[in-house]
Amino acid sequence: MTGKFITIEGSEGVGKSTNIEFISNYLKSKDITTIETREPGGTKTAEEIRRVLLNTEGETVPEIAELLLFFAARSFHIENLIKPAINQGHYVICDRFSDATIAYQGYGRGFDVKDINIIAAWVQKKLQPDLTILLDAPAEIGMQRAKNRGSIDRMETEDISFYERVRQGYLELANEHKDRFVVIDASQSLKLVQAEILFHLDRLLE
Ligand code: Z5A
Repeated sequence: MTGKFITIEGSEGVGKSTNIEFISNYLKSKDITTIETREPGGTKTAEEIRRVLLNTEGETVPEIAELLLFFAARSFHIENLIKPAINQGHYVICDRFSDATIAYQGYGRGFDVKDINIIAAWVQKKLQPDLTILLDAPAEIGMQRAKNRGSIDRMETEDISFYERVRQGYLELANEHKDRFVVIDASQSLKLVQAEILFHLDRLLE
């Protein structure tokens, strides 16, 4: 029995965590076993790397170290959680995956996307999401929602142009990988966002 791998992408505050819970509840109502996880993180060591990546205090994180640490955490996550869960027939719902590295470190920081894809191929081997839901909204909307929610981490201290590049990067990725990406307007009401999510989940389950 083989499970499925669903990833949720988008800038901060667009509603990824909120909708992962919604997706998980829907799949559980269909008697599907789900595992909700996140990047960076998901396993003990990957969560330790997350702390290094998002901490606002201490030693400066060089951009190349940041890029490699996201992939180091991902390797722990894939080998010790994602692949075993899929092989046991579970649905893994993941808050961000390699598309985030292309959007943030590629389009945001300016690393060459070709180089990122080479590292991604080493780390992921053949693993690709079956469905990637991109929650898309103008950067100001997500930033405002994230601010209303509370404290900010190291990755949330960039200026607005950084997040606009990230958004553009995501939209280009969605256009390039139409086989697995769906784009949902996350500036709409949560009710409308979730109606669209259900439509795409039902298609995946067909
Ligand atoms: N990062 C990277 O650079 N490279 C990588 O490879 C990876 C990650 C994997 C991880 O942050 C950071 O790491 C992230 C990218 C970077 N940083 N940045 N910047 P994280 O995992 O801690 O958090 P996040 O990814 O930035 O997401 P978030 O801030 O937790 O937001 P969210 O999960 O998308 O949103 P939410 O918490 O579900 O919703 C935010 C609020 O909006 C909340 O009060 C909701 O009730 C509300 N909401 C949600 N939807 C709606 C709608 N439709 N209408 C109105 N209000 C809504």
